[in-house]
Amino acid sequence: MLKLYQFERTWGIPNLSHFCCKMETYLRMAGIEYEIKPAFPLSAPKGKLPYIEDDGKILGDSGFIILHLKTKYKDLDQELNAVELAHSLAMQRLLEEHLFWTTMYSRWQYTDANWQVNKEAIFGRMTPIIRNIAAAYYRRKIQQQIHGHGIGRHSAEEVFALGMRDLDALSVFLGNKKYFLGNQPTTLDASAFGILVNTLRCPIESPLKEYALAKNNLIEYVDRTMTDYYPDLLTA
Ligand SMILES: N[C@@H](CCC(=O)N[C@@H](CS)C(=O)NCC(=O)O)C(=O)O
Repeated sequence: MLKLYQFERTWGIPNLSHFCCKMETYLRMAGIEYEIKPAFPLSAPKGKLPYIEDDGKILGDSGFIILHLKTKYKDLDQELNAVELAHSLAMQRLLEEHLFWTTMYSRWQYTDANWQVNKEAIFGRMTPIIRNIAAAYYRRKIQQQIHGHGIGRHSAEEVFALGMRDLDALSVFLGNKKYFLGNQPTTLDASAFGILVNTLRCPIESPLKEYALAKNNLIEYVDRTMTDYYPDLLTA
């Protein structure tokens, strides 16, 4: 069976990693069987989670993994036309290459309270000495990535204003549809759910989260997807 390597579950959401959550959501939406293997980025082929092992083949990066799944198992986008595919790609880029970074800023850089919550969730299971060394190493590394991306060079107010514009666009694009491109889930939904659930249903506080929580259609979308695809994670 396909093995999905990702962070341990926490916070009552599928995964604190946006991309691990995207990956698992694609698998569930496509009805592909898998087993979860808890992992850390150090063991990943490209140094980032998620990655998979399928028939002895190891593959990193959610985008490349989904290409593999589309060929071998099921293509969630097979009914989309060329314009819808173009919109799907553009929206995934907005989610994964822009909005994602504003949420990373919230976790790794914005306030000490958020950092403590993030640190506990990722490193809390390690022994105290290893935990502090690993957390300090990764915090520095991720802050360098945030700076390298460019978003980390702005003030907090500017970062969140940028993320809010993404949320506006997503909310308008979704409108009152069930999924982003109609009645059936597509790859864009796996991506959107992964990033949105990590924006508005995780214990990381920021003006961005507050703004997202005022978008009723985004909240309903996230909660509906959670109910439809992760009933096992919902408490009674
Ligand atoms: N483009 C990658 C992004 C994956 C990614 O950013 N993973 C993060 C967790 S959300 C990670 O493992 N970061 C560790 C690091 O950068 O060292 C994908 O689509 O899978």
